[in-house]
Amino acid sequence: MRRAAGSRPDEQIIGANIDTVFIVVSLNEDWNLRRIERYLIAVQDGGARPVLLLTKADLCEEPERYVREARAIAPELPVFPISALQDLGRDALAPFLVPGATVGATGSSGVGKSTLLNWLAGESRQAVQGIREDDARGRHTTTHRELFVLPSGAVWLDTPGMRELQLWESEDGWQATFSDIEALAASCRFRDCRHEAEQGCAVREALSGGELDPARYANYRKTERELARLAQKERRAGKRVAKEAAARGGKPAAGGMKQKSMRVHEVED
Ligand SMILES: Nc1nc2c(ncn2[C@@H]2O[C@H](COP(=O)(O)OP(=O)(O)OP(=O)(O)O)[C@@H](O)[C@H]2O)c(=O)[nH]1
Ligand SMILES: [Mg+2]
Ligand SMILES: [Zn+2]
Repeated sequence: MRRAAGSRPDEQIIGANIDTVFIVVSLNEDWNLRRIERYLIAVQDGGARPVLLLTKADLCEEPERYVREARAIAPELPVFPISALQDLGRDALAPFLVPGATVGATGSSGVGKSTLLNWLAGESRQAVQGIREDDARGRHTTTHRELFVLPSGAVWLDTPGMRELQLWESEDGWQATFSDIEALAASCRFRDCRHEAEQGCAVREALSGGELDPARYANYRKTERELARLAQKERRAGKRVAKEAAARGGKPAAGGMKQKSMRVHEVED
């Protein structure tokens, strides 16, 4: 069984002194606004300026529809449909790639982060890989973070496709993963049982009777705490985004802010 759902994400600085982080989402994968929100939170949390790139526009009938949807959740977020294949969107990226700027690309495996680098560099700097035809998921072609200098003079950080968002996305699915514990909890005497010192706690009973593995239960509690923490963060970031947008009268953020870092959560696979 996959342990990622229960392992504890360690915060890690993936790129120091990043000005702009391109959140890369491809237009041929499952469109998921919540995933974009979460990337947005991670980037803003680290203090970098987020820019959303919708890649593989050549594979999409109506890229503008997705641009509109993304703008609706984050009015101040710059959003650009691009296609490395059709050389579409290069001009939109130029203002972010000025000499001395440090930028990074983040997003799921297979969305085209390394392809983007090669396209902007005008030559093959990083290996890219085909996607599986069945599910459009990437294969984690890039395995380590690496810096490249672009012809424009900007420094580009290429990163491996992130796995941590699989944990975040499993928010709805995690209870299914621990359905045995959920079932036990349902038969605790008290509805709001914390499974600590309550009378008639079915979970404690199962633990002491050996029917429930303590390690599995510890995983369950860790995941529960982590998701609660992320939900809180999401609420805080949501408020901040709304406040900032209101302060600017809904106008895009002024460019040129010097940013610090991008913090992400990584879990073991
Ligand atoms: N049609 C089309 N395919 C693209 C485009 N950009 C990238 N691809 C394809 O998407 C696949 C994955 O691209 P990569 O650049 O390796 O993706 P990645 O995000 O770097 O993936 P990881 O390194 O695994 O995180 C490759 O087969 C690319 O050829 C595009 O604009 N149009
Ligand atoms: Mg790559
Ligand atoms: Zn209980």
